[in-house]
Amino acid sequence: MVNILTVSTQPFEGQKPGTSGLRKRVKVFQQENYTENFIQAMLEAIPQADGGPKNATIVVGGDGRYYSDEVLQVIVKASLGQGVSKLIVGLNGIVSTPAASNIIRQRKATGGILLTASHNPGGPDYDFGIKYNCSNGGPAPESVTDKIYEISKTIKELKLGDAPKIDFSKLGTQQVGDLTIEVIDGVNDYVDLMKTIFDFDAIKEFFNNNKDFKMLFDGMNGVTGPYGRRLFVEEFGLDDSSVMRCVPLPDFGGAHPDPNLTYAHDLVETVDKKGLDFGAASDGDGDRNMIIGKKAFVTPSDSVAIIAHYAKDAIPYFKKHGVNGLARSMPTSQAIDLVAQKMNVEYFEVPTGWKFFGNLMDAGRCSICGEESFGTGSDHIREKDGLWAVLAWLSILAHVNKEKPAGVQDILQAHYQIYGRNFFSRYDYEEVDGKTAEDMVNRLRHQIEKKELIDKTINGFTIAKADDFEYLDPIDGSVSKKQGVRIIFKDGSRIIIRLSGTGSQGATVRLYVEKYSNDAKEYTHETQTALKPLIDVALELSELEKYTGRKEPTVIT
Ligand code: VG1
Ligand code: CO
Repeated sequence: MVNILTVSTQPFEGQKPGTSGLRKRVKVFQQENYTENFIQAMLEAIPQADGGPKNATIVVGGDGRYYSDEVLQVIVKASLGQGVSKLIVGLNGIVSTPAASNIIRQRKATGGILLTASHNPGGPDYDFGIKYNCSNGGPAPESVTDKIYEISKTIKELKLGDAPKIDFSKLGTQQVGDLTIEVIDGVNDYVDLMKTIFDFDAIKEFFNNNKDFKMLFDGMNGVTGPYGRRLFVEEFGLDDSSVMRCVPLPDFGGAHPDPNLTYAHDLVETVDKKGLDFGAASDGDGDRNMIIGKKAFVTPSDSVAIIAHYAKDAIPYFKKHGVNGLARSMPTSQAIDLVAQKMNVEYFEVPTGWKFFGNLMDAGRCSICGEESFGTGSDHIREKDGLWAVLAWLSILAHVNKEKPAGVQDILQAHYQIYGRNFFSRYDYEEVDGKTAEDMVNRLRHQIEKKELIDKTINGFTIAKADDFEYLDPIDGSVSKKQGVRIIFKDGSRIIIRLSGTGSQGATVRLYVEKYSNDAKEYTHETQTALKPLIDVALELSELEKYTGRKEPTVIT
């Protein structure tokens, strides 16, 4: 028996999960009872439809970042307090986000707790994060995250099991009072799942027949390292030099584990210098991906469109199940819409954040979806999946190369020839003052309400429509408001401005621009040059520099 202790506590402000869980500085989580409060609120908020916390089976994973060890112990104590019956935990608490989604589904668990702040830096002075996933394996919807927040505002008493310190570094099952704790290897199940989706033999054959085709995978010292090594080195038989930074580190080696051209510059440089054919990276918790090739960068918006285009021909999973609908987040370019139109399947535009795809997938109406923020995935699980996207690209390369030699750039150009090109870029202005960022967005909202923007022409772009994006979930009828200011021009170009919901310090302004071209002469144009006139319009309309004092963005993707 384990005693359940009752400890009095006080609510903390701001325990409101954002786009993807609660993310704060480690120092915030280290305050007495801060983490205990949030985890108890999270367990209490487990939907009754999933069975509630009592007798629940909860999968626990994460990217192994700094402070995970301490939080694992809190999860044990809080689980005892709420009568949870089983925890399935990755070795040392490490399981990638997509792998955890899979385990929740395979084991028919009640839900999952993920200890990650994803692509945010880790270490004592940086970020920690906690998020909850439901029984479908997907991020908790707003109804659940709202409930967590409500509970966190009134919490007065903690119920914590008086458990000894649990060792998560050994595989196997242990019993603590009424709670069973099973420590598992997070890699095996995931690799097995990938084998049911992709044709591993075809990929192997492609590598064997093209010995001079060289790839490099960058694990960014995040959770995907062991998964990447297992797939590329052990399964496909590639050389050790085909993977880099594949050891998960609690502080990601001091780097920013975000796969984009700025933060994955080591990979980008190596691919460029050595003239490699294919490069890929994943983020801290393994749900994001970046795909590059020889003199080629695949925007995530193009990537998901291209995967959708080839899916039924190149990937056994879609040969078998078909492609039943496509989806993208609102700021993501409309390239995938064009593929859906050509395939004659439905397509959806949802707010930013993977949680909005889950209902569509559960209803069988979305097979492949993506976000411009380097997130790509399918209904094989309910999270975006970095390595899945890399395997999808390798499958496409293997498929296309059966006909004639083609690299990443050839695949891009062939796609533009069919569909035209959606030039897309995102500008991030990090750690700006929260109040002025709000003021800037509110000014635009006000102009939209007063219909002041319609028919205005700037730099030759005439505004056709402007709104603050609102989403009506077609499955459960829930409405999500104020999801981003959207300005659409007569030629189909778009500007979107929204504030990030994953930052931990100040506000991050995200500015997205998209311009379509079906003039073949433009398909090889450089993105920033092609978008410059539209970016100028965005800066003028938003008065971004006046509000934030920033002349340049922190990151351009
Ligand atoms: C960002 C991205 C969003 C993504 C989210 C979580 O959110 O824009 O597309 O779903 O991060 O990704 P925001 O609110 O900061 O724009 V991850 O890899 O952190 O789970
Ligand atoms: Co992530």
